[in-house]
Amino acid sequence: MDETLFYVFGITLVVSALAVSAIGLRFESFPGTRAVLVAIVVYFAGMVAATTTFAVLNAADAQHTREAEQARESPTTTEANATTTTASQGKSTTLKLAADPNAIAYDTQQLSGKGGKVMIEFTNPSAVTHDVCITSPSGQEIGCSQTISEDSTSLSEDLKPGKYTFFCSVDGHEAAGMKGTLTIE
Ligand SMILES: [Cu+2]
Repeated sequence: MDETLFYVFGITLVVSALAVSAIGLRFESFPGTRAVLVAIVVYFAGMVAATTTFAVLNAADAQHTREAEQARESPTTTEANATTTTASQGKSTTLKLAADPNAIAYDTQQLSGKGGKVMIEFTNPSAVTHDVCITSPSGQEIGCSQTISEDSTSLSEDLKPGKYTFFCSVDGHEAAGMKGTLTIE
């Protein structure tokens, strides 16, 4: 709303009041007729109404401006909360895998988890060294754990849904059967 209009109406009202007073003082017969009196009353009522209306609209406008400013600030807060929520809900799956203590084998050939951060906790109780590697659905090697014996380690990867392969990269072990399917849903 244009504040100038508010001031124009206000000033016009004051000037009009002064003018009518001056005329009224100069001419004792003023207001001479009922028609003139009615016209003056209507004129002042209109000016007062217009001034009041602009005052109210200006106040409402200022209120909208404040609300708009608050609205601009609040999305930042919402985003911050959303980030925190996402972080606290961050999908993380921990899978356990162990090597057979007496054979070239894992204790399972099937692992499954949900998309997101997937950690495989790998335990090798055997004196024979083993590790665990992951191959993507398209056949690309994603990563391997440390090669260990009589120890435990872990492998952590961000995985999208799909069928992955896990295997031991120690020579001949995959061929001997140290492999399986990692299903990410
Ligand atoms: Cu192995």
